[in-house]
Amino acid sequence: MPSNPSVDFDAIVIGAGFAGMAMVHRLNRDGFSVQGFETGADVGGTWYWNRYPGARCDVPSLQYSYQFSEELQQEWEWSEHYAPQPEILRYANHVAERFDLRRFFRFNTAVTLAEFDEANGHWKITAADGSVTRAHYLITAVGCLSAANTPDIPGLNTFAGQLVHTGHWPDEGVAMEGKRVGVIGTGSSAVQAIPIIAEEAEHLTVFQRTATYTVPAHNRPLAPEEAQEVKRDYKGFREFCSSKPGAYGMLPNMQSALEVSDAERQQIYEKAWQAGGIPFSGSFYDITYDLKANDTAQAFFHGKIREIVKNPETARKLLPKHRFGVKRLCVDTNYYETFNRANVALVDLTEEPIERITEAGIRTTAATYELDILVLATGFDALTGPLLRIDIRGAGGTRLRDVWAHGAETYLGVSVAGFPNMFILSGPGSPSVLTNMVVSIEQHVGWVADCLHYLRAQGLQRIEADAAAQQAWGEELVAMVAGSIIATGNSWYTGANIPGKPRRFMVHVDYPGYVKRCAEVAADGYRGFKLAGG
Ligand code: N01
Repeated sequence: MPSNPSVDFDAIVIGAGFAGMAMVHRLNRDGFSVQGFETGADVGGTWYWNRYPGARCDVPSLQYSYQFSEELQQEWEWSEHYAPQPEILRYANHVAERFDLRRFFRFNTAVTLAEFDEANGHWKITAADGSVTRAHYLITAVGCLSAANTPDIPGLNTFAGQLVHTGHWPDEGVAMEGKRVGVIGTGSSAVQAIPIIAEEAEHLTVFQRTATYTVPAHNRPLAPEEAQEVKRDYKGFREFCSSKPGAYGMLPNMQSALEVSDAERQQIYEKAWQAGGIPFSGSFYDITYDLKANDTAQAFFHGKIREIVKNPETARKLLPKHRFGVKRLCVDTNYYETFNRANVALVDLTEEPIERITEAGIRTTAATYELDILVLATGFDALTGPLLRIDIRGAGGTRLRDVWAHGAETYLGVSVAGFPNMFILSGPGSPSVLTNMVVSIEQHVGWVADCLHYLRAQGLQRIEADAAAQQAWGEELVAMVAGSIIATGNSWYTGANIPGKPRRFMVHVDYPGYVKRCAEVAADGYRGFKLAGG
């Protein structure tokens, strides 16, 4: 039962991914009534939708998992160092069953409209099926990379073959055997899918606009002794990881790439390459800040690509030209090696742009490529997209779409001035995508739940970001990344991948500093928020 009889529930949670599941679990445990909504047919979020071949996490499994239940983390057994998508989805299902979470969600039910009812001080939620639900609090758990980007390429709808997006992969899979397949895009999703598609399809053509930086995962089965070692003191392991940047449990090499000899630098890069995965970014602390240091990282990649890819012309096309660190580093298994296969071709769209998609395939300025299947690995309208595809209207009917017309503004990445009693999990302005997401999700879930307790205990009915605090937060975000490579380039971090989207770096880059700030804000009576009684 909600504490206020004028609403159906204390809180509404949108999304049944890792954030939504943790949120409903926590609210229910703490005595708040909650209703969840989910567009998909079941739990899992990212891991529900991204079923493309080769999809797997690039954070080690022992870290990419919930820590709210010691029994859960002790009993669940991961089979690989980096878990594949089906195993992560099984884990999400296990969590849903173990904690009986499905009963809180209405599946196959997209929320289309969320309106703050000023007179009654609560949220009115309308779903695609026309149903209306009222709750005191609105908590969005819609994910950061869940609004798939389908580029506006002329003729896309005329393609007669099968058209699929990696972010909306069909449940039943896609039969590639004997087929001519085209993949547009070479980001994280593509580098994982391409090697597997190449093995299955008769022929694969990769349409590349920006050559990517990708490091080998060197994935491996997870040895039982390794898991046991962590489980002996899982709490201590979690604390250690959470105290490091992004909660990834690693520290960058505090040497400059420029202070070592050429031979030593090569050795350090080579060691990081052999170790594999995201930690490569920490080979030297300054490769994403100092342009000369950054050049050395690019040179290392160019050397690796020329070494692996046998055809010099293909290798040339695969050399990244943008700076290392502008876009998220990709992690692969056999990506560059795949271009040595006889059934794989690479088309450089900077040399021959796509003119249009036809019934038969893709026509570039230089040639026509006939295809049976076209895979769009074209990414997402990140961070703001998942929120703005819902029509969210705050106090006075103000639309979030209008408020964010020039870029997302939040306080702590959790709250927006003018949108009372609304909380965003992993929102723009929080560390989200630059962290181990499960860890930062649980931090947000805990912070929001604690906040609701505080409001209840104080007899307060309304909370929202103060406009001045929100502005200061935005300025702080900008100042934090001033001069860095990540904030200046063309990437989904800055909104540059979506035509017409306002350009603004949308992520807080200091986790765990962010956690400390959130705790201080709470301890200081929710400094920077406007609170009001009943
Ligand atoms: O998307 P992306 P993604 N014509 O935006 C190209 C996470 N993730 O789904 O760079 C031609 O990175 C685009 O080209 P360009 C991870 O955080 C994690 O791969 O814009 N090409 C680019 O090559 C990741 O960063 C995991 O020039 C077009 C590609 O499509 C994020 O999700 C796995 C185009 C899009 O790459 C997104 O990754 C997968 C057009 N019109 C994803 N439009 C792991 O945990 C776009 N492109 C391992």
